[in-house]
Amino acid sequence: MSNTLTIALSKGRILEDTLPLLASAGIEPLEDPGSSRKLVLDTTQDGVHIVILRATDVPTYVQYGAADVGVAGKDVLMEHGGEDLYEPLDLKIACCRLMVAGKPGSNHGHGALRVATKFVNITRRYFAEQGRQVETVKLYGSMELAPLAGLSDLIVDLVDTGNTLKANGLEPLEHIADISSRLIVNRASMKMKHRRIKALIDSLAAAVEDK
Ligand code: PRT
Ligand code: MG
Repeated sequence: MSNTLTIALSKGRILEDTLPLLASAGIEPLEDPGSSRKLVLDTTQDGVHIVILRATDVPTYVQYGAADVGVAGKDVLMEHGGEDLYEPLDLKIACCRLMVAGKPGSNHGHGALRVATKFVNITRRYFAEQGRQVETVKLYGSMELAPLAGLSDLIVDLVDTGNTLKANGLEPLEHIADISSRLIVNRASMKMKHRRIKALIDSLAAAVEDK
């Protein structure tokens, strides 16, 4: 077990952007993770496996040591809490911004505003720090619909080009955080598999610089 290394990734843009970085580090999956139905993939490096998870599960797997390292969006890490995780490297991929958005001017309503989001922890923290009272509504997707449907005054969501907001008559109102994907490492693994993980961090850091 201690001479193997398990890397947790999530499907979608993080996987697409992480694979070239891993390839520069000499790690390539033996099967196409985009099309394979396998959740554990062998790689070109002996003893190195990639597991494909739901994005929000990546920090949990790494926290409990079911995976030694993982790649997760800073948004997911902030929402998760990130306890017990090392975060040694900013991979500078899947970049976007976490924003408060709504119809123009809708962040200045009277009384408690209702905010729809899948990031309820981040949202509560953000508004509480400012002494603003809000009611949060947990959603699992299509946040942009909530103000249109009258479910909420505001949303907290990720914004890249801003096209999704614009297409739904919304605009970015407040910037909460800049987001990119981070390499995360389990604390015990960092000690017990130090050489292997240090080598991975160094070669990924070099790949990030070369991009
Ligand atoms: O389905 P699940 O919830 O598990 O994950 P997912 O489908 O959201 O995963 P995926 O593959 O989309 O990747 C999610 C991660 O990518 C996030 O955790 C971020 O760290 C990062 N990321 C970077 C983004 C975006 N950019 C992004 N633009 N994740 C989502 N979006 C969405 C946003 O939610 C909104 O709906 O894209 C839309 C906005 O894009 P623009 O360009 O129209 O502004
Ligand atoms: Mg998505």
